[in-house]
Amino acid sequence: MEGQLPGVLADPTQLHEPIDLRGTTLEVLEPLTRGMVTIRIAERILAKAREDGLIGGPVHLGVGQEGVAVGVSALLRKTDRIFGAHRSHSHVLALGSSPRKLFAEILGKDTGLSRGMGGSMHLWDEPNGFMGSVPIVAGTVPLAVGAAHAERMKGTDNIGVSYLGDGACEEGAVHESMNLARMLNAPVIFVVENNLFSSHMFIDLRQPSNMTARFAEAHRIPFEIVDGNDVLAVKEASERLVAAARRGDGPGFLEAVTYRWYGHVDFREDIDVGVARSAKDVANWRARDPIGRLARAMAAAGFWSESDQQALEGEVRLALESDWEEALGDPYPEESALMDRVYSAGRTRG
Ligand SMILES: Cc1ncc(C[n+]2csc(CCOP(=O)(O)OP(=O)(O)O)c2C)c(N)n1
Repeated sequence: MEGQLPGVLADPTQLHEPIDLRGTTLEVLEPLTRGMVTIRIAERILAKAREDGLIGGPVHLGVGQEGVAVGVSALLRKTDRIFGAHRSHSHVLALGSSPRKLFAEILGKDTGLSRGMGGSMHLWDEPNGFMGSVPIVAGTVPLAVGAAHAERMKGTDNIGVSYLGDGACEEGAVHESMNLARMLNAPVIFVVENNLFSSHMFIDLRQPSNMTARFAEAHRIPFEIVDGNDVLAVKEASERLVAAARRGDGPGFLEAVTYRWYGHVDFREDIDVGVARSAKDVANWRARDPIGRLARAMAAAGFWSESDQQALEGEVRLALESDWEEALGDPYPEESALMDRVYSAGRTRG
């Protein structure tokens, strides 16, 4: 356990080949492909709109990281309790949220997931299990533990999921949450999307090891470390962790190693909040594309031809472009709604 991530995971010159399909079927692979493609194209639309000045606030894009949310969500139910943070478009979309409502939310429209009051970083979609995201790094991690514990107290086998980053692991609240989850036996899965960066800073400059699963070991929480750009590996590891949490074994921890192609925020790929990343690293990580590696594997296995992949991407793009156009035309909330929706009259003090 001591030491660094297995070299092959953190080395961007590795793992460019098609993923191992492990005897799966097209019925399993098609929704995984569609899920990743939906997230990728939706975020590309957001990147362009931000560049064109159509979106007022910042957007934190996870292009390149789609395999994690899609692999984890394959095991989740609408009654599970899922929490994210500032980079959560993938988390809600992978749960089946409406892209139209996500777009509307980011545009501040009344038809949005949080009725236009939250924007990109305050997402909520309880009907699909998404209980919220906040930009305060690690802010929702304790909430996920509490929600998971509440499900256990109610006698359900629903679980909590807390998506967090390698940077969030530097927050004290994460370690208190993991300790408490273990002590309470809370059925929560901590999913670390280890993209090796915390805004502009590489993990080697911030931590003595690039492997965040060491924190799980410290709290006696079972963990798995996977290639986050291999959606099947993520799904299979999640299967084991989720099954254990549902049957009452307590928390689990998934470290999914991945990379974001854009900078920390918005549409530039060459800038990471002022600090340039190595263009070679970005190019190598692009070659580890979770979508491309799955598509090539499916083509090699005879499940899928290149033109099937293009047809799917075209179909998804058309639907998302129409969602975007509709969201652009949606109404903004009345200004007075701010007082009703953001502040609750019943809960004011004094
Ligand atoms: C408590 C807190 N500290 C600092 C910030 C500024 N901040 C926003 S995102 C971020 C980086 C988080 O990195 P990570 O958790 O690895 O997620 P990633 O951005 O890589 O997806 C930081 C430091 C913040 N929003 N909240």
